[in-house]
Amino acid sequence: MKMIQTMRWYGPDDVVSLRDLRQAGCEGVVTALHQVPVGDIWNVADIRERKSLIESAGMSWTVVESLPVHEDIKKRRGDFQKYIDNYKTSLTNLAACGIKVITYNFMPVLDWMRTNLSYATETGALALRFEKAAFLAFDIFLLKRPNAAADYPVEEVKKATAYFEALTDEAKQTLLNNCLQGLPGSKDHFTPEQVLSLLAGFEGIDADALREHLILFLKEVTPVADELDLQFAIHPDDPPYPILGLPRIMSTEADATAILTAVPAKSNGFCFCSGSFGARPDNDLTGMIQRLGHRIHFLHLRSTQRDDEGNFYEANHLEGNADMYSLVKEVVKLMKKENRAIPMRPDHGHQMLDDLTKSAYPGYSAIGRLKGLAELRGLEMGIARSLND
Ligand code: DNO
Repeated sequence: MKMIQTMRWYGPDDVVSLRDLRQAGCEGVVTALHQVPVGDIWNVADIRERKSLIESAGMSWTVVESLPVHEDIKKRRGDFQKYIDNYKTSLTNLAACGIKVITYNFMPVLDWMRTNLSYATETGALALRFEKAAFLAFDIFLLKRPNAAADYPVEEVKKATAYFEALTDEAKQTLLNNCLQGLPGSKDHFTPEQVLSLLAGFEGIDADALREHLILFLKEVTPVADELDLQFAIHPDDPPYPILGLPRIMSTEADATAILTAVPAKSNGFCFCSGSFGARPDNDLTGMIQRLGHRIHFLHLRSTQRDDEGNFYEANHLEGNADMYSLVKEVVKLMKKENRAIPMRPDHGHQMLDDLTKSAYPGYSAIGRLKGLAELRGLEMGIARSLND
């Protein structure tokens, strides 16, 4: 059994083409109908059209990432029941087109958060980075979230203040833009006013309530997914701790276990993202595959380099804090034991070589991901062959 090698594609507007992905060695493509507003039904004609584009480029549509969950479902307010019904219809339509793995997340408001989208690594290739002082400066001084400073230790606020005061106006604008870009598949930025009003919508919803809302959602959609033989994959929080005063429920092994245990349906699984979970030193990545492997429906392989202050950047795929050798070895053993091939994508990649002049989605330029995929493919082959010898 081999991991199914895929890369993410943002659709016909992506500067990285399907031909590029094919030449990088992908068998499968991970994509979504990004043009459909969150909460609307994905109809069969649109799914078929996207699927045939991918197939005519010689690959298959292996994973949906993401079928996004409407904020009303996360809050369990407003039109949440209508959106859950729509979600079920989209699942039925995806299954009718033969698509089996569905990724989603349950992060309120923003998807991922980085403060620097072009951090120069020592080779000159650019990486995504999260710097705590910069993030606090954004939260307190640029977004101006009410009472934000009270959420952080005094020392950290002092550091963020000094950091902010040293920024030029241009650097402040860049920081603001970077932090407001957490919408995958969209180059649009939120405005600070929009973010503040979205944040206000989660007032009174703590982690226990958000978890309960997720469980109620899963209890409704997993019977449909089980029936259709679909595999759900919830993506972990990125970064994996509370930000902007929002509740977080998928940051640790304990979080994942709670969700998987509460809804034991066979379709209820998760996306093992070594980059997201790995940004926390207390997540035992290899142990998570050993203990929860049977519920892993999708793999995002990536490594972060952390420092003692809570900053991290996205390292080369085989470097950084994640022990990629040990992770891939566990995956190889898991797939052999369960006799199944798990889809994998090299998550993100450095912006390098010719891509330095192109404008792809942050983290999703072609060449850095091609390099990541090539390294991971070689690592897997070496491990698989040596285990079988
Ligand atoms: C970032 C991605 C996430 C992921 C979603 C899944 O690059 O890993 O945006 O796609 O959280 O719903």
